[in-house]
Amino acid sequence: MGRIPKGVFMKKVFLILFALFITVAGLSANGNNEKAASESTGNLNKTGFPLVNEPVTLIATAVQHPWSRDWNEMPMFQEYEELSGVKVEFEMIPQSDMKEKTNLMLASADYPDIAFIPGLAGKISEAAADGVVLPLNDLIDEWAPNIQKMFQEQEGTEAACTYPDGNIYGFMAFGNTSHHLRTFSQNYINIKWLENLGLDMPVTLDEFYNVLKAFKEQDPNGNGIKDEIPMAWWTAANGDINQWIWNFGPWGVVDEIMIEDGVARWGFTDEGFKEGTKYFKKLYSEGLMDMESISQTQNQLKAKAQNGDTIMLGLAPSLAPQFLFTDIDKIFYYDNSLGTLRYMKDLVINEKQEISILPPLQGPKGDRLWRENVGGNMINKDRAVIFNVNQYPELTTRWMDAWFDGSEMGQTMLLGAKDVRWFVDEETGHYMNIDPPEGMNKNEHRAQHCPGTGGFNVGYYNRYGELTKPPYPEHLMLEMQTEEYLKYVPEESWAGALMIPTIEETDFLNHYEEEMMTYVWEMMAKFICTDTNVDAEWDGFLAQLDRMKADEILEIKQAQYNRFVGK
Ligand SMILES: [Ca+2]
Repeated sequence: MGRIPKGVFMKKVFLILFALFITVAGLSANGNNEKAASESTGNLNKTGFPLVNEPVTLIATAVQHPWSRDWNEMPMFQEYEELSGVKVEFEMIPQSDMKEKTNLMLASADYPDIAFIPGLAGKISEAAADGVVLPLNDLIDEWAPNIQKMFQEQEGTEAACTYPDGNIYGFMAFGNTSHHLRTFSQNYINIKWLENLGLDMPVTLDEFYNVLKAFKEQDPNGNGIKDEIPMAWWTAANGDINQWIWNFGPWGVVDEIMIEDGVARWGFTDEGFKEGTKYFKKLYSEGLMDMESISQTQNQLKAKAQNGDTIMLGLAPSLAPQFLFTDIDKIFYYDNSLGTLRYMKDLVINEKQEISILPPLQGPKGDRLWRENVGGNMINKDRAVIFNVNQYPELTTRWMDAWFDGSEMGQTMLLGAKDVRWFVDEETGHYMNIDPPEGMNKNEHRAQHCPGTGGFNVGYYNRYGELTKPPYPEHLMLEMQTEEYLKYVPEESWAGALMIPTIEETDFLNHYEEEMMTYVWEMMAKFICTDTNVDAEWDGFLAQLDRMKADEILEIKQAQYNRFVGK
């Protein structure tokens, strides 16, 4: 399906916004703010479109996901420019350089008007304390009716964006589609191979080991060649390999910070963590785990995951299956005649299904745990900031606010433009996916049309809004998978996504925590992938953590947790 003519798009957007205008005008007529309706403040219009009478250009720095097109070339921004009278010139920085470029920008005091850099790459508290980025509270109160409405509709969203000093420093993103983000990742296992070899879904660590060995040695794809990759993992851009241990959970630790009876402790100083590294070392040394797991990115793993139509992996982690596998039909089965999902929940092996989740494995002491991302589905704070050099903070706030309509614009920012990536079904009034072009998966397609892939968008997408019932089958599938994992999360979990450190805490953590965590992941890689004997090195490892202020960092974490639970 081609794109609809720009005029039609504009008209639709205008109608939606006009409806909003009426709402705002109606509220004003009833309420206290009689002059709000269509007042202009110089060049800036208080409501409606265009935002300004004379064109304005803003300069924005934005992070570019590896799959993403340059935002300047995205039609959604070009169309919004025509609608709003505001041109935003994006200076793109590759995601891999985000930290370095942000540090450079801050050090050189060469600020753009806006930055779409999540959390300002860890520097937002510092920049706020220096007055370099603006507090947004008053701007939102006066110029962002949609954001205010979202705060009212979605409980807890405002608090989750508010720093201990009472200020909001970043525009946020909220999409209540993100149920799957309540866990950090899921493990996908090739059930076609299990079926071909007559194996059951593994439950214990020994069973899992035997399955991987069979994947390697018994030619489960039946081509007579030992070309299978039994298991492969990937490493986040920052070298973080923590999920290798946390995502299996049989050793009783599933997070850097474990909470029991309200008390925080480090997960990686636990005996269970040590046991985990030994198990992975066995897999690694016997070739059951892809040797490049330590160095490859998710994109590189993705390239290995499928050879034509054939899935080449026995097991891999991913936040959602489509991040690894192009053909989503292989992962779940949507029964059109029933209008429902037939899925792995009941572990029915359908001929179309090749991939299923692997439920948490059971450890030697009977542990089955999974890592919860508390609040991870809730809100993404600090996606974009306004710098103090910006001459048009009110206008910028209005520009941002339009993406918070909880409807078409919010959806466009997150998922891509209407009639390019989705259309409204005439019969039901619900939106439906448009298939990506041949050879591209949905997320790659999406990355051509909006900043949503990788999470660089701002805005409010309301999945339960008028447009969006019923939800995508993929969302239902992810919800079911997530529910399965959520059965195994600890009673209390660290809630990093919802905790906002004070500026003093941030200073300390920026300095020491990153250094310590880098050491932890380096040592973990050493324990698993080299001859280093973890038993022999363990005391030295703990002593070094002591020297790196592990206890003081943990005290800060405890204080954050206490604030979070209201102690
Ligand atoms: Ca083979």
